[in-house]
Amino acid sequence: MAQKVLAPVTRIEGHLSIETEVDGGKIVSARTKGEMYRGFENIMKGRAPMDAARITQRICGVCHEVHGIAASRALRDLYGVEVPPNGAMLIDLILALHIACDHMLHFYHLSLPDYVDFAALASFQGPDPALKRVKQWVAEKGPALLAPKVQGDYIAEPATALPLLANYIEALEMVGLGSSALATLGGKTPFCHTIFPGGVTTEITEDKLAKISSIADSLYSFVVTAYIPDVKTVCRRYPAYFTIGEGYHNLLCYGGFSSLGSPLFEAGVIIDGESHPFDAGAITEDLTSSFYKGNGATEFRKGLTEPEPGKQGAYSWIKAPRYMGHPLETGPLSRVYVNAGKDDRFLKLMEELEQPKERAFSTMGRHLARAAEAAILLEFAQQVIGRINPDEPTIEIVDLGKPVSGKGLGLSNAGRGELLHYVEAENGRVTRYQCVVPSTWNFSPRDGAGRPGPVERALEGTPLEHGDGMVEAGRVVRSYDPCLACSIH
Ligand code: NFE
Ligand code: MG
Repeated sequence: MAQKVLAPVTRIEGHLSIETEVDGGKIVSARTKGEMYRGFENIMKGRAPMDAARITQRICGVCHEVHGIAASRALRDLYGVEVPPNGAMLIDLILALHIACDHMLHFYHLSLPDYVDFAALASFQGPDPALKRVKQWVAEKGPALLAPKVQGDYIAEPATALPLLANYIEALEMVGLGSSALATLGGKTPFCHTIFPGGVTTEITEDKLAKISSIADSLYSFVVTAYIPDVKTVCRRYPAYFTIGEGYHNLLCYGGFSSLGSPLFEAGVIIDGESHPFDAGAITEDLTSSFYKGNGATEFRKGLTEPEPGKQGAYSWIKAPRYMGHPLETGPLSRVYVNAGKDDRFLKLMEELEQPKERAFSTMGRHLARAAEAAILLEFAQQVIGRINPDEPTIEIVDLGKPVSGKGLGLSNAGRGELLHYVEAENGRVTRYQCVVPSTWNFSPRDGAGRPGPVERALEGTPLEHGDGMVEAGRVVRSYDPCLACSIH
């Protein structure tokens, strides 16, 4: 059996390597390795609780709003504060706009290079000014800039590749536009500084709402006319990826976006295809294969975070979250699949592509679910904008300097799945801080029972047909939108 190490697999944010065993041209076993330590949970010890909202937000520059929001939710629980309706709506609006833009960034800028040979640009003769500019720029810098970096079966014919490249450029504009809405709501972006445990300090005016609504319209129109059709183009071109990257049929959704009354996403868990109600108390983290002191599984509230580099039997700095002992996948697929009874547009897209529902658990299923979720979130954003009342308060003020003691749990959502922050404090100082992060679930290593993490499992069976297999393995891994900076935090 041949051993292969594929690294780095992430295009941004951290150091993920994949160690595989290959037999008969297929991966038979894989290990996902988070290769660095950061220690945000330990950094928080002894600090004022409010620091969590600002410090943990810096865990990641890609999902740059989500940790601040999850931390604020944990602090809200710790301080026992009620957020006024406007505040809850503004936080949901920030999160919805951020996640929708994060999905575009993931598909166009982090995933398309796995499928499209952008060197097709050399043959471009048309009038599109953006493509002309890029062609000129590439001519000056050298054509190697656009050539695929690993061997693979890319879309190379200009008739298909060039429209995708044009939308890659347009998506940069869209993410920028989304950022300007986030800056309006958050004071700046990345890392908005208007969110507090009691709500949002942003002054809301009709002008601002009109501007944000117009941006949400532009983003929605791009999702419907470009993003979803482009994902379908890639799906039709690579139908085998509806069976590659299957993984467990286990999904985790905390629910969320509840500021309008009933939640946009209901909470739910699927294990081996069976639905279960969600209970945070069933979450553990297993340290058997992770470079931290301790072994086996512990309830997440009691998690240990003391590093032990070189620990016997360990191979990753990522911990292994489990739910009732099971490895669960989390992400847009988990949210839209668990909620397919409320909004079936993801399943409709599967039908349009003539794919049975079970193939949702696949590389292409994840891309399609992400695009469907972008549309769902932007429709929700418009509903929220219509309900915010500029004459009502956006925040309940709480004395953040008081010597608070207690515990706080923040369940939240991020682009890559479900996010949990947990804080314990005594006399106004943090005594314990725990984050259980989407990419920690997805990229977890083996647990004490020897069960592979979700991505490790999804890689099993992947046929490696080009070069060193980086293109095929990379497609499976990137369907989860990996962020190693988050996963190890
Ligand atoms: Ni750094 Fe993050 C998101 C969080 S990933 S990207 O989305 O939380 O696990
Ligand atoms: Mg953690």
